[in-house]
Amino acid sequence: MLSQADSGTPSTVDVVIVGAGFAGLYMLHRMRGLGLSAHILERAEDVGGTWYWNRYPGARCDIESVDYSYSFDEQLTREWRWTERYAAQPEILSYIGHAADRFDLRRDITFGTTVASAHWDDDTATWTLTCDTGAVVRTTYCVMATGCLSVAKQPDVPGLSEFTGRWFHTGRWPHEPVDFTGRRVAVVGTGSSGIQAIPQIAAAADFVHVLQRTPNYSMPAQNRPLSAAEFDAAIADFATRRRICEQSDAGVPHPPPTQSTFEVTPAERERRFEEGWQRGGINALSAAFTDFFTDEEANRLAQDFVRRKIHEIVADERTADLLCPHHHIGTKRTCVDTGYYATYNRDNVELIDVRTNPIEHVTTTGVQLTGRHIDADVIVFAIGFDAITGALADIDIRGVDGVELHDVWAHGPRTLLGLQTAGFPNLFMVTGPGSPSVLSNMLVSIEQHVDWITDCLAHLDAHGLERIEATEDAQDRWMDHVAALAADTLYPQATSWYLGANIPGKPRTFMPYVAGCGQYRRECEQVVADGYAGFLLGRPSPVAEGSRA
Ligand code: FAD
Ligand code: N01
Repeated sequence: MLSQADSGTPSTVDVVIVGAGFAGLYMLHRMRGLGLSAHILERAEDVGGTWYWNRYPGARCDIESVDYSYSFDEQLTREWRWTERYAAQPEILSYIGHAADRFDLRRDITFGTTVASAHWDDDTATWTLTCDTGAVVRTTYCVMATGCLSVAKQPDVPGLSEFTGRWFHTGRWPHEPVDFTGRRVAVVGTGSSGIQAIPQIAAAADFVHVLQRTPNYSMPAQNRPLSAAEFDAAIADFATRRRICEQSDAGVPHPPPTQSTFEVTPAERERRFEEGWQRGGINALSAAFTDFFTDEEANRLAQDFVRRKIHEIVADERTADLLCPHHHIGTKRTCVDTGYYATYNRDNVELIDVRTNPIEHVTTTGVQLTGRHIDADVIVFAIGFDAITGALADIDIRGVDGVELHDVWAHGPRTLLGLQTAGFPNLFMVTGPGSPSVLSNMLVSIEQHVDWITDCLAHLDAHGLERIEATEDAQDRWMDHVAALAADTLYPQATSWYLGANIPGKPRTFMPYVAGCGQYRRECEQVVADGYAGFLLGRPSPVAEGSRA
């Protein structure tokens, strides 16, 4: 079914997809393959999602580009050549644009449109989506490909509106380049975004004050150009490489560790950590031993290694001390940098601890801390996102009997497999809470979810069905399972955005599934093998569970 509402936006369509990042674009491609009419609604003016919004200097991926790519089309893999081990934002955005053009996706996307609400009508078994532009679209299936890191956390420092300089959020960076030449810059935040941006800003600016509340562990990227020979070798048997990623924990093609930290001598442990540091990348240390995420003492030995590295790199003892993190390494997203720690050896960079000297307010000319004023022409907020649930919470989503997702998730998100929530039939999430999502190479997780949803819709069609909904029981069991897995690790001990701890008032629940992509994939496959066990399938009202439908 397809009819037009305004220029280009259909008023009725089989599948509405919200979001035109990696997930939404692949979803659209697969829906067309099923012969369904599908349309994307996207807030931005173009495709790209994360890579459309995060244009700050230094932005690049932390999963090797060869793996941080689509795998579904062999020709696409062969015709695109990544130029660096970790591509920078412009190259990733070009890649996404290339994929959109290659599969002629843009003709089914409405840009500049924010979905404000999505309401289910049980009588007609349809979703009605309302947009800020006034567009209203009715659909049988709604796929939220809204992203885990797409809602920038707004700076709430008093006085910001009085500031006479310019300020930016890394996650909403302007399209035109920002010239830092001759500028005094204050950077707030030292997570992955800040750690990537600070070296680049420092190289251009007159002076940079880094306002750090909590230090983070950062691994050297050891980024380098990717030669044609290296690239060709990596994609020679790309299908096999990807199958290895899919069965791994983190969605990357590296062999899993086989030994615990304590099975080797201290000298051998140091050698392996050093080898990882020289190889670089997000799993530089975590890939060394099996107990990295589960044993406090094993984890502390890896922490100590990084703290020693920081002291080796950073000349000023007090600055090095301030840069040393003390939480369990890996329990907040490990950062990956190019020259971050060495940047503090520059004469034009000063690190300020805003935990002991808090930010009080912004003045017309800078930032007032408790004990001192920082003069600034530019303030860069690298303060992160309302992660995982933020984009869904921004939409007024109502399911059966008008129940609001907001209320159902009041104490933390509840899903079955991170794909659906009970009471919200035919509504799917891509990389939703309760799936590996942000703990994995997102491209592997995105493709898996999109493929699962596609197979599910094909199954419904083949059986003359057009309704699917998670059951409360199965959802409760899944949530207990996700929580129990996390409780066996060190993850929940950190005040991380994985837990929602970076957003005041957000319920604290450890949201991702920690047992890895391979295990998760097997769980999803088992559900299908058991006839969609845990889901009610119907025509269009629910009639029975799983294959008994
Ligand atoms: P997004 O790319 O976030 O796309 C979601 C889209 O939905 C956005 O365009 C948004 O505008 C749109 N949207 C949301 N709500 C609405 C609404 N209500 N109405 C209309 N449109 C809406 N992951 C990795 O695995 N490896 C990496 O190296 C990596 N690097 C990253 C670097 C940065 C700077 C950031 C911020 C994240 C990074 N990530 C990385 C995570 C990254 O978010 C994912 O890899 C991936 O890009 C997510 O794709 P997506 O399509 O699921 O979501
Ligand atoms: O955000 P963050 P991010 N006053 O939440 C500080 C992905 N990503 O944008 O820890 C002062 O990690 C906050 O301090 P604290 C990746 O998944 C990947 O950097 O709350 N400071 C912290 O230091 C990543 O994890 C890449 O004490 C305030 C920082 O701001 C995720 O996106 C690159 C503050 C926020 O760190 C988010 O990363 C970029 C306040 N009011 C992003 N509020 C790659 O490398 C917050 N902070 C691939």
